[in-house]
Amino acid sequence: MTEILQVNLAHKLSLYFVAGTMNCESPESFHEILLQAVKGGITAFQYREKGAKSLIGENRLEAAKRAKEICRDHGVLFIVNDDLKLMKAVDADGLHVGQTDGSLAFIRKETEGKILGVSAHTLAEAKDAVDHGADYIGAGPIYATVTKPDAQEPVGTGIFQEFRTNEISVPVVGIGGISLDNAASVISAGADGAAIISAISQSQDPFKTSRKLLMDILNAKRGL
Ligand code: TZP
Ligand code: MG
Repeated sequence: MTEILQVNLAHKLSLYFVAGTMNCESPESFHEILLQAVKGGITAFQYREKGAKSLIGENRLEAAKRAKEICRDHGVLFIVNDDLKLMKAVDADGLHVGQTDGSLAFIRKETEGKILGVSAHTLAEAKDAVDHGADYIGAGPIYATVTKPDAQEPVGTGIFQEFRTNEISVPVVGIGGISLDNAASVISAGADGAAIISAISQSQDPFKTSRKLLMDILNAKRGL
């Protein structure tokens, strides 16, 4: 990771949109939704092409390349979910992996110079991720979610204080069931950012929703 990114990471993860084509009404609408979200103010994006109806092969690569261009054009961080090859092929800013995506020691070596995010459901998982050099933690699911069928039980917003008081010093973003109704609470509870799939990808107006989410999150960061 470059020094500038290191300094800014907690800020750059404030409003973290996560999506693949299968999270959108149609695969064709994916890039337009991303563009609207970017214009609305998302600060980071994770290309997570995963599960039923997800793209593979050349289609996946092309979709990732276009997504990266949209993000780069607007100064939005571009992270790839769980696909080292794709991360390298599109020269993304980083990679995000879960607990079952392979050896963290290997992944950290392969992502040298890039941002590495790791999902954690417990303090032990977060500590292990940090010990292996994770640059940020995705904690969750915070609330119940219908987007990830194999998601574990919601952990609630208490996890942010638990991490903070137990030496997790890298940025922590919450994920799972976060929307306009609760994004500010996630930040007030101690998260550096909110990672969101459906509240943006399924929104009637991704631009407006992202804009409102960003305002709520920034205000919550300022303690307003
Ligand atoms: N990891 C934990 S919950 C989740 C992921 C990928 C899904 C989040 O989706 P949504 O729609 O924002 O609840
Ligand atoms: Mg994964």
